[in-house]
Amino acid sequence: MKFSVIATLSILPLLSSAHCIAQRVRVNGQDNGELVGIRSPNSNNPIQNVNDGNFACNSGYRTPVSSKVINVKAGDRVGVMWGHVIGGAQFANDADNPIAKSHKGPTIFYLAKVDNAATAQPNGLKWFKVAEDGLDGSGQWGVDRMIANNGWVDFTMPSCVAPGQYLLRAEIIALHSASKQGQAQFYMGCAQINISSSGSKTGNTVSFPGAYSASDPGILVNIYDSKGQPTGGGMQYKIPGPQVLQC
Ligand SMILES: *[C@@H]1O[C@H](CO)[C@@H](O)[C@H](O)[C@H]1NC(C)=O
Ligand SMILES: [Cu+2]
Repeated sequence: MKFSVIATLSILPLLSSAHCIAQRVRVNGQDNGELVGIRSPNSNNPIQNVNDGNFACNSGYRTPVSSKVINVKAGDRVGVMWGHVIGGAQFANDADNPIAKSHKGPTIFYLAKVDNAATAQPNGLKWFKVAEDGLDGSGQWGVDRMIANNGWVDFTMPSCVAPGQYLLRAEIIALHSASKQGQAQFYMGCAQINISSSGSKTGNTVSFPGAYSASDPGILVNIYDSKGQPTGGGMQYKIPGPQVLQC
C-alpha cells in the first residue's frame, strides 16, 4: 500500500500540467510588470508541432493584450520571466514554478523587425537569433539556469542591432520526452520592444513556422545519460535554428 501511495504521488506532476508561460519583461533589471509589453498565452500548454501556424508568438493571449512598447538600448540587459501560470506559482510552494524541473532544454531569443510592435501580426515575419543558452559541460541546461534565476532569462541586446521596433520572441524547448519525434515541447511568448542603437544589422533571418524541423538534432534527441539523468551524457547539444547574430 505504501508503494502505491508513493507511485500515485509521483504521477501527479504529470497529470497536472507542469508547463510554463512567458509573462514579464525587464530591462537592466527594471521589471515592467506582469503582462506589460508582452503577448502571453492564457494556457501554459506547449506547442509540439514545429509547423503550427502559431509557432512564432503562440496564441490565445490573455486580454487585453498590452499596448506598451518597451524601450531598449543596444547593449542593455533584456530579460523575460517565465512562470508556471500567469502570476508565477499556481499555489503556495508550487514545485512546478517556474517550470517542472524535468523540463530540461535550451532558452532562446529571436527578434523580428516590425513597423509597430504593439500591433504587428507575428506571421510572415523574418526572425534572427540574438541569444541562446543550451547544455553546458557540467550537464546543466538553459532551463536549469532559468529555474535558478526565479524564471528570468536575461541576455545582452547586441550592440550592432539596427534601431527600430521589434517583436522579441522568447522560447524554451523542453526535451524530457524528445527522444520520440513530436514530443519536444515548445513554449514561446513575444515582447514588444523599441530599440535605439547606432547599429545596422538584422542578422540572417528565418521564418516561424519553417525554421525548425521535427527531426533536427536539437529537437529529436535523447538527453539522458547511462544512469538515466537528463545531463546529456557528455553530448554536444545542438540548439535548433540559425546562428546567433554576430556583431
Ligand atoms: C523608439 O525609440 C526612439 C529613439 O529613442 C524614439 O524616438 C521613439 O519615440 C521610440 N518609439 C516608441 C514607439 O517608443
Ligand atoms: Cu510540460
